[in-house]
Amino acid sequence: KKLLKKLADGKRVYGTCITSTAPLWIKAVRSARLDFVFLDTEHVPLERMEVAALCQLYGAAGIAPVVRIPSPDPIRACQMLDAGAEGILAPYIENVEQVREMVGAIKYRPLKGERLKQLLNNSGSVEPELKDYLANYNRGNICMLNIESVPAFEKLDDLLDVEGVDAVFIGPHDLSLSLRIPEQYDHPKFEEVVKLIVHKCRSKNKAVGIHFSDHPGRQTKWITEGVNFIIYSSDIMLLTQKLSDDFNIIRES
Ligand code: 3PY
Repeated sequence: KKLLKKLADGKRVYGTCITSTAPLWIKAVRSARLDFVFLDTEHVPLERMEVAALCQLYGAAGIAPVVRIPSPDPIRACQMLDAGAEGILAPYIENVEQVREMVGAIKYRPLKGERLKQLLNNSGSVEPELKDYLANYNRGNICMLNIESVPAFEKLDDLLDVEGVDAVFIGPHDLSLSLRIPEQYDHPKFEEVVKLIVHKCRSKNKAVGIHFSDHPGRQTKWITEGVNFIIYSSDIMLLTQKLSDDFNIIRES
């Protein structure tokens, strides 16, 4: 499991969103020399068995599968880790309790839910004598928080300070909606908030990513601010763009 090590070393990692269950898409991912694939079960109708097949395929090729679960549900996170996910992205994160539950599921299996809570002290840490055993069990799994609302932004320090959080993924669409400036990604308010999130994450030694699809320039701009978990576009978005652009040229001839 190399992805977490790269992130812990402050390196950049690159990936795209794969929505297709067809194994041949690995060719495209390989040729782009990507570190990970992002499998989204929040918005894409991928079933559990399909995710498992994709995790096995990409994992065996040394391309880390990172799965977004549909809600911050610890059981779902464990299921995806069992399927072969190397990282879990949890959406709808807005409070410390949710983050503790996610860390519990991602870092400290096989104990979860109530059984895990019994081991946590008031600061959300696992009892020291069990900590090494449990942490070793899942060393290398990535716990990533989707930060995409004003309440999450306002509590960011507390959320990041929960032990075991590795990375943050900024959801630009939902964040812009929450800021009441839908999809205005060049709006000064949007830029100010994203900058603050990026700087805060990097100053606390957490990886941070943001997803854009329309133009690589949006990624490079945020990389200069410190974004190092680069999720660019998706199989379907790239095909859609390229196909329509090329056919526009062909039709004009
Ligand atoms: C958002 O833009 O809100 C996302 O979560 C990206 O997938």
